[in-house]
Amino acid sequence: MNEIVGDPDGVGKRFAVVVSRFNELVTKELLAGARQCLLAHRVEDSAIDVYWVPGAFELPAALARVAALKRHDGIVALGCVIRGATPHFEYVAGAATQGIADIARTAAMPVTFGLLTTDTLEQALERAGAKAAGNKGWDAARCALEMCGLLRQIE
Ligand code: INI
Repeated sequence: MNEIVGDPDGVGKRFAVVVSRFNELVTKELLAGARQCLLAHRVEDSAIDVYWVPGAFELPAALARVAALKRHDGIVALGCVIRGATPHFEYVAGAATQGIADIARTAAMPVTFGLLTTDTLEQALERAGAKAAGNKGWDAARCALEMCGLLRQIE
């Protein structure tokens, strides 16, 4: 049996983080987590490009263009959609999720999913580092690093 697991080492690699400003209280914590993770895996701070978009709905369009540049080894998508009282949540969360998934399947580099979809702000903050639930930005960056390593080994 041959088991192949991606090496998450970030030395010499360049990453893009595409992050939405809507619910910035949460998304800035996701970004901080993603940055910490990339630095902890030896990515240079100057090799991290951060692109801000207005809301989660805009993530797929920006991701597609950043991916087309082929300037990065991996891309991390970060955002936060909170349910609130209207059906708007379903449309924004659904469109963003589907759009990110489409790009992740077709891009030449790994594109990982750090979009929080929660019922409340409290739940979102918990998943952005406030409690033991960890930081989903950190997790998405770690997945991008590992997938970079894996894709290199597959190729
Ligand atoms: N965008 C978010 O990122 N999170 C939300 O919770 C949200 N809600 O609830 O409306 C949201 N809406 C804005 C949307 O992403 C677009 O920016 C806007 O519709 C313009 O296209």
